[in-house]
Amino acid sequence: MNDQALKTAANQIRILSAAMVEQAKSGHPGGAMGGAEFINLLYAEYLNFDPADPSWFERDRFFLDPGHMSPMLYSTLSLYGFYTKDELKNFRQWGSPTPGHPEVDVMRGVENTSGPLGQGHVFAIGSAIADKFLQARFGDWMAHTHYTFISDGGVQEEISQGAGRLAGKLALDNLVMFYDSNDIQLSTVTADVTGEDTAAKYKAWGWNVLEVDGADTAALRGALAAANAEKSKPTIIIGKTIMGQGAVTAEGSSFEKMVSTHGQPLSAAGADFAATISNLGGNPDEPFADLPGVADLMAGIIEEKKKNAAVKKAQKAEWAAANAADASKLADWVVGKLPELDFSEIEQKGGAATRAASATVLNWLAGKLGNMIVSSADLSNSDKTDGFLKATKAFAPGDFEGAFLQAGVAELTMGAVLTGLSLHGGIIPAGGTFFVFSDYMKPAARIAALMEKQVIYIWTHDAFRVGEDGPTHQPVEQEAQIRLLEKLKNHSGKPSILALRPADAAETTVAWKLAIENKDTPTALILSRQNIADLPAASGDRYGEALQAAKGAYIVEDCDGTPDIIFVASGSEVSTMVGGAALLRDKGKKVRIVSAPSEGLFRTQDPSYQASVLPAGVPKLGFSAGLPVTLEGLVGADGFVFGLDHFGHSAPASILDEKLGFTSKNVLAQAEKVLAG
Ligand SMILES: Cc1ncc(C[n+]2csc(CCOP(=O)(O)OP(=O)(O)O)c2C)c(N)n1
Ligand SMILES: [Mg+2]
Repeated sequence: MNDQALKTAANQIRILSAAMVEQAKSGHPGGAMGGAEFINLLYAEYLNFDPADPSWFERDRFFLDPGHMSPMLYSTLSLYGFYTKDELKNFRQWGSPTPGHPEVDVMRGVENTSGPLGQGHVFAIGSAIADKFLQARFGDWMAHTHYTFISDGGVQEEISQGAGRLAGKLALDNLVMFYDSNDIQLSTVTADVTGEDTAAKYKAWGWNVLEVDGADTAALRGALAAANAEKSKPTIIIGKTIMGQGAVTAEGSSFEKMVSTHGQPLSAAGADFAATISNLGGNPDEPFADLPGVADLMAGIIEEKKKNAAVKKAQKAEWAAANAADASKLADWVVGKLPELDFSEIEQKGGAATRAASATVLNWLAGKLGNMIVSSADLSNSDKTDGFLKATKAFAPGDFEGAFLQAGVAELTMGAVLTGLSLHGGIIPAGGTFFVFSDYMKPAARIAALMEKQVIYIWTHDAFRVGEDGPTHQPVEQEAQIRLLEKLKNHSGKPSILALRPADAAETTVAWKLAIENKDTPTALILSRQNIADLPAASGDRYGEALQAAKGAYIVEDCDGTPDIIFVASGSEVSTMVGGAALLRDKGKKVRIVSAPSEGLFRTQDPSYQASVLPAGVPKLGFSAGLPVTLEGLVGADGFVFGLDHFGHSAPASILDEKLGFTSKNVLAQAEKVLAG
């Protein structure tokens, strides 16, 4: 392509980016202006997509890591018709499709939400893995490239360590990362905080490392060609770019490489906006206008993109005609259509730990769902994701025939990889670790929740009954934290996450059913380390009764007439309360027991159902191995929640039960206190 014309288009991106921020009176122009050369070339010459069909499944993906560079992304996408000039002018305004940091919107070419630095490039790794996994099943005709753009902030974020290790180890040659190395970050120049040899670091992880002048079109083209030719490693292109490239003062002197242009309009940073627009070949009176020649250039590129996509789509059609069964399977996976799944056929062992019950379900799912990928952060034999692993094998360098990702000890990385698998599409991702380490994953869960992606978290060892490992390993406040995300509504008005803490093996089967069927949000499964007695089932069909868990909370055991007291709990505490209820019944009291695996789900039920399970005015007792607040919303003003309001202790679990009061005897004592008023 004509480099002069490309240069003009890159300047167009710079001008639009600077103008958007100036118009909004807030935003980040400097980085966007520096990265313009690369993103322009990538979109013009390398990124395979169909401007007329943005969700084309076999498109190349572009994942932006530094969300603050959104003006660069929106400006680039506007050249391809995804945004109008008015939408650019409404940058950062209420109701606009151009929020301050990008929010996933595939139909407008935005593959991911970004803002918390570091996660975006890991989504690309998840996406690249999804692509390899699908290729291993359907053929390499569908191969596509996963590009990501990272900045100094993302490289410094700890998550890049797990990501770099994993992508290198798995030899993801379909991953190309551009590092916008402009030596400037938010508060300082990068040299003030880092002296690392980034190239050596990525080389050590097994990456193909290329270093180029990030403002030189020909050099960048060469690097992209080399990256695409690399067939055994992921590639990082370290591009030396120029913060605020083209920015000048009123006198015309350079205002490039300034920390001040990171996060404010150029005019506020000390540059002159009008002079900068002129310097870049634009008209300061009409900064949103097209530069000469750009529209023609883009028209040609867009036609070319459509033609290339049509060729690929024809190849797919040919494959589909010759492989009808596979084609129909792939089509189902892409739209998230599940095969017939009769969860009632799963045979659970009585009295199992819910992590073990989860393993039973996972083993069954491995035989039913060809598109499920399960991961663990080096705890597969403890979090019992090995139930799935036993039916498949782990990914190995260049080998994606299996369906299990040993993520290594890197919970946040794993979390973001799971999100990336989901963003790619066609995959049902799940990943496990200890519940206490959900703290290390929560940033990924939050962004997955914001993006409304299906990701399943398997969090085991859910309470102090971890025992001897002590307070570092005993979750107390973690359930309350996850339940806060249940209270937080997503943009579609639903609880942003579904958090289920099943009470026994049968409820665990039901929880998995809900997780697999929930395509709208992430699901967290909070599971016990220790064995739990099966809950009573008056009908004799415990699984049938546990299906009511789909309502978030339900009556496990009732009494005749109005109860004297209602017991409510989730997880293993329900069975503790069953024991306590027997003691209270011996004293002539009428007790109802409610299992509440998810308050968030319960609150979406009809108010009359909610009132039928937990009627106002009846005394209630909650038992929680977590903070009392976990159940206070359900118990309300009519009772009391017995929970932990302190860290746990190292001792055998049975001793902790006694010492901390998680016994039938204490359930009785607490109930009598509530009844005494
Ligand atoms: C997890 C996280 N921490 C902090 C921030 C705030 N922040 C935004 S950009 C930035 C650093 C920017 O440096 P760089 O990535 O090099 O971008 P540039 O200044 O070159 O545009 C920081 C600290 C963030 N967005 N995410
Ligand atoms: Mg920087």
